[in-house]
Amino acid sequence: MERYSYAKEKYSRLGVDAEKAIEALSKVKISIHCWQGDDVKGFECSDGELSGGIAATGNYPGRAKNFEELTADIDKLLSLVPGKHKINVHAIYAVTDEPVERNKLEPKHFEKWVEFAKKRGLGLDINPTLFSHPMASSGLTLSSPDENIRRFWIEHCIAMRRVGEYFGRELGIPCMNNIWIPDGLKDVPADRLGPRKRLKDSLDEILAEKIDKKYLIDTVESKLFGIGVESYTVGSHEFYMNYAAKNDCICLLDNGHFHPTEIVSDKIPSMLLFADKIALHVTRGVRWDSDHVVTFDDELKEIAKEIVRNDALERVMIGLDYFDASINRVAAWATGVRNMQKALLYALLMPNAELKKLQDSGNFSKLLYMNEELKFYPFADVWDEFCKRENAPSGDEWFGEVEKYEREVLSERI
Ligand code: RNT
Ligand code: ZN
Repeated sequence: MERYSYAKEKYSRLGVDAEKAIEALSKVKISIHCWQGDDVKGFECSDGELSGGIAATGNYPGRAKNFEELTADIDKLLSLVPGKHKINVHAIYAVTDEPVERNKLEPKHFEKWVEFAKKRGLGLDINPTLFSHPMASSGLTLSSPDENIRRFWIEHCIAMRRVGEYFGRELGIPCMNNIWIPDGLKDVPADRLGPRKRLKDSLDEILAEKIDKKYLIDTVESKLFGIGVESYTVGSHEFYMNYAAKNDCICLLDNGHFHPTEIVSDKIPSMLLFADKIALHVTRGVRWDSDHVVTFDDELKEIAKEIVRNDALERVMIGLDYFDASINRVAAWATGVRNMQKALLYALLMPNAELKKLQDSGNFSKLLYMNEELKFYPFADVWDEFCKRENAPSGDEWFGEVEKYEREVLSERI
């Protein structure tokens, strides 16, 4: 018997419809971060240093150095992943003839991205870039006590919201604008309240302009600590969770931004009870916020389960955020996107209503038994079928494509 028919039949005995799972997965758009392709360097100045407490380590050859190379790599990536997605762009990926200061960026500097996305039927997301810049060298941006610095970054964030609105309007798919700031202190602060008060005032100003949500969705991303700013992070989780609840914007949870024993999967249902939407940066922390490639690990599966079984595929905006410069970057990208989708499929193929009943009736032995048995269900055959229907290569095929691309394109780059 064909493997998919066998799998479908096996799942149907549990009351799970594999066809419905495939259909649901085909509608999910992942926000694919453009910055895996060039180690978060951007186009402002290609030998610029990454700052802000984050680091891309490794020097694998073939890094994209301009818009043409980056979009060629994205095209390759898109041919390796099933489905239609969004590309997540940072301000530093503006395509300009002359250098343009970040507080002076305009929609026209992102025209090429819109053209790229339109041709391929993709959505676009945006992020102001508040790092890798002389005005961020003190480690403080929107919370800076220096009014000049704070003003510069407020203007930058306002400018990028307008770029986001432009993306949403042009593409007919709402654009997510995510504000993450690196602000923090290396050592014990004398004042934890002041910087947070200034951050709050800055955000109020940035978000003051009302922009239609059908074009732009504002999110704010919290963090626990960064390299060199270990003792105090201005934009903590409590700060942003409260800010988002009181001011019409959305919390973004990056699962690399919490204590290693604190898990984002468990936060999702709590947040969903109080917010219309939430956003994620799915990554893999190894000891710290190390932004390793997303693998098919237990926490990824738990995150996917919380989205699927709470019927929140349309309320949780799933984005990826990692940057590995030590391996082939297209392979790193494809691995993470495919794993995110696999985890969602894994969750879609669970008899979620039945499992809830087992919990509510106190049948924890059977619940444990079912959870373990499901791990050996023929989920991979449904995944292969999904890839086939979406004209994407199977697990056996895609890496060969990457090797060919490396031989023919990436290895030619200086
Ligand atoms: C940093 C944040 C942030 C960045 C990107 C490049 O710790 O996770 O989201 O990784 O904006
Ligand atoms: Zn992030």
